[in-house]
Amino acid sequence: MRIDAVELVLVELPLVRPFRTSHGTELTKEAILVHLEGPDSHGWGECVADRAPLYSSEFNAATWTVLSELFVPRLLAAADVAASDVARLLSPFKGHRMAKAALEMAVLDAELTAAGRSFQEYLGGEGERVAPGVSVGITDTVDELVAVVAAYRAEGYGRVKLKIEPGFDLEPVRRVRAELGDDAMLQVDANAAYSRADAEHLARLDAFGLLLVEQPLDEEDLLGHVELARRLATPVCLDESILSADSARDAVALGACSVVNVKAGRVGGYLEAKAVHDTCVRLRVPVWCGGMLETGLGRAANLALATLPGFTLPGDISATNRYFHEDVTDPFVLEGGSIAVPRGPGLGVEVHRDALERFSTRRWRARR
Ligand code: OSB
Ligand code: MG
Repeated sequence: MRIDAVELVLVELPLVRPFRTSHGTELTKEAILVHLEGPDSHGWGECVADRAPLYSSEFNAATWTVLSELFVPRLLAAADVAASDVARLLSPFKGHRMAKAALEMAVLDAELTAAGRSFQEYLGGEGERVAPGVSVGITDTVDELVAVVAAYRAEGYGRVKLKIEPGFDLEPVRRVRAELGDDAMLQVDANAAYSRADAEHLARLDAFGLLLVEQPLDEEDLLGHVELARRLATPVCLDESILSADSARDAVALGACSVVNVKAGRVGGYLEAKAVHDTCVRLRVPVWCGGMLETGLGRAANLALATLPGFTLPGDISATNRYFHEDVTDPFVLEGGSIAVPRGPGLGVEVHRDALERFSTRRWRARR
């Protein structure tokens, strides 16, 4: 399609409760949304970068610059752009995968909307509903954590993920396991908060029958994960370390992980996310769809992605009310333990212009 105009909108949405990880506490979700206009279609993309470079090196102020000064002009200069061209067009630029992913997502939404096809159909997913998990932040007390988990459980979440960090790990996990019972799906995410010297301590998590431990060590410490995976009975899953289908292949070949968290933004887009999935299916490694507290736009795309056959574990794709009182799209609702996958053309969701207006804090627009 020909791209006539691109708009960037920085939004800030209040979270229903603070989200604390080993990196710190978020009170609001800040995201760059990309709106792209063509002659007979338009599309939305969402960038999963945060305010600060804590989860990864990307962060919104830098992403805004790289999008507005380099990536968007490059796309506007191309005569005709298909979603499958975006990665190649932007490949001279190193890194900035989240920014690239947001543009590719917007092109894909526009292209599929014009063709009357859904994200799910395009990606090759099947099924009308997804049974999600919930990612639970670190709390001030373990009693509070147990209460929060029990409430999510009562709402119908079939899998719980606890954020852990040194000083908030064995005891919270022990108490939540006791609350949920032995059969409940429970996993933990350290967001790289531990070091190789913590192997013996982390091995004590084996007592709790966890589905997996996610990203215990630094994102660059693949060999550390290999050693840890040998030591633990609990499967090691990588999030931050996996930047592409090739890096997933290599991490698995090394024995650094036996499960992979797929986040489209982290790997440069939904096309590469599908490639990560395909690689893992070939290697018989289970995958699940990670989350970055996305607005309804990213959530719509993640729901479609999570219906691919290799996504055999529940993802971090909770209902809208777990994150926001109000979103830029209609809310996604948990009913009977699952969420409906959008079926309409493109992402299958509408952006509410009034909500967008109220949540936006910065805008930029360019025409071809
Ligand atoms: O590590 O999976 C992570 C949120 C922001 C950044 C990193 C992570 C997360 C989550 C939340 O765990 C997942 C979600 O519900 O969106
Ligand atoms: Mg994670």
